[in-house]
This record gives sequence, structure tokens and C-alpha cells, in this order.
Amino acid sequence: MKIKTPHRIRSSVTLSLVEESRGGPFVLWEGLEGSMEIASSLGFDAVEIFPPDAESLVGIPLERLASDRNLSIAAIGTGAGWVKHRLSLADGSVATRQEAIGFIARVMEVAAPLGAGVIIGSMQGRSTPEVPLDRARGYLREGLETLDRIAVRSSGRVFYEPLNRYETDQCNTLESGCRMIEGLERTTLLADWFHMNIEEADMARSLREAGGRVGHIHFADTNRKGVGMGHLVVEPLIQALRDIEYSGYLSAEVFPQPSSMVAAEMTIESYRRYVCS
Ligand code: LER
Ligand code: MN
Repeated sequence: MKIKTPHRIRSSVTLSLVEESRGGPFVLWEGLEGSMEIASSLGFDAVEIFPPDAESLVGIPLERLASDRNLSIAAIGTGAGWVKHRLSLADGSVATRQEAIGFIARVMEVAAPLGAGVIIGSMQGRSTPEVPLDRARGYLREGLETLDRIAVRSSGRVFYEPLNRYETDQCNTLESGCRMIEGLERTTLLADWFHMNIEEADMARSLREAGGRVGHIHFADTNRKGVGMGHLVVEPLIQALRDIEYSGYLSAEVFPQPSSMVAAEMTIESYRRYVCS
């Protein structure tokens, strides 16, 4: 009998605990346990958590809640630092930059023992009239260096996420993201297919060129709905991931449209169609 090797590319779905982010691209909104229950019943390998802050996760037996349901924690987002507290790694004030680093470091303290990476997306900030682009990029690099050092000490991982031009002018492509994280030990790129569809000339080629520096993927269709609900041509992207021996998650960070349930079901169906067949 042929033994099927397990898929190294695993499935994940986002769950949000941040009321202020309603309307954002997060699939499950039923609290930690309710959302994990749904993810597990649909057969996802993992969940990605978007918490208000690290403190709201301290004391919660995350590992047990997940493993009881046969789930892993793929990653923990830090975007609430921006959404709720207006913190950014590129802020003009040194005190605010330090607060931003502290916010992310505390999330890493929760994430690292779970084997989950921390995501730096919105927290990278952008240039402003007071902070020109060169300086904003320098501040971001300093913040990433500090967080990478913390990750080395705690066996944590950092996922740095290039965003589309309407959200940041720091790094919009995987290529510029690779330059931003050059030389860092525990920091890889988060390749979000929604942003990539806007910014990359050839998404499959960009994934191949980034190679082993791709650490996490936000699995979204062109319209930021579940994969299968837009016009993304998925096969070449999965082939590129196989070619670079990607062994992380495809994590659905998409709008809960037409409903959380349909977005999650569509995602796991697409995952099975493209990755497991
Ligand atoms: C965060 O992962 C992201 O993709 C940004 O667009 C913020 O929502
Ligand atoms: Mn994303």
C-alpha cells in the first residue's frame, strides 16, 4: 500500500478577537474557543490569532485549547498595536517606537513557546511629512533588528509582511521585503497574496525568487475573499511553493463574506483541491 507523505504546506484560518477590526479581513469571530471549534470541525491544521494585545492571551492555555482540537497556532498578529494604540515601528518619536517594539516583543513571548511566528504588517508604519521615507525605513530596520535579536534569544520567529501601496510605502514587494530583512536570523517574509496581486508583476516568479525567505502566507483571492471566490490562478503559485520547498501555512486572511462559514469552507475546499490532490 502506498503511504501518502503528509503535506508540508498546511492550512490555517484567521480568528479575530479585536472588535475594532470588524469589517477587516479576518474569517472567524466567535471568540477563541468558538473559532477554534469551527476551524477544527472544518479540518484546518491551524489558526492564526489576531488579539488586542499580548496581555489578553496571558494565562489562557492556548496550547491545550488548540491541541485538544487537533490544531496548531500558525501565527499571532500584532496589527492591533496600530489599530487600537496607533503604535508603529516608524513613528517619529523614539518613545512610541520603543512602545511599538515592546508591544510586539510581548506578543512574541506568548507566541514563541507555541512555535508560532509574530506578524509585522500594519505595525511597520509609513513615511509622513515629519518622517521622510529613508528615515521611516531606517526606523523599521532598527525595530526589526531589535525584534530579531529577541527572537534569537526566545526561539521566536518574526514574519515581516510587505503591504500594497495604499497601506504603506515601506516595502510593497517581496523583493524589497527581502532587502529589508537581509541578514536577520529569525525573520522571514509573510507573502500575502492579496497584496502581491496588486504589486507583483509575476506572483509565482516573486515567490520563487524569495525562496527560503518566505515564512508564512496569507491565502487570499484577488478580491480578498476566500481563495476560489476571485480570479486568482492558483496552480502556478502552489507549484512555485513546491519548488521552493515551502513548508509553512496557507493562512486565510480574507473577508468573512458572504459569511465566516462560507469563507472558511471555500478556503479549505481550495486548499484541498490545490494542495492535497
Ligand atoms: C495584515 O496581515 C495585512 O495584510 C494588512 O493589509 C493589514 O490588514
Ligand atoms: Mn496580510
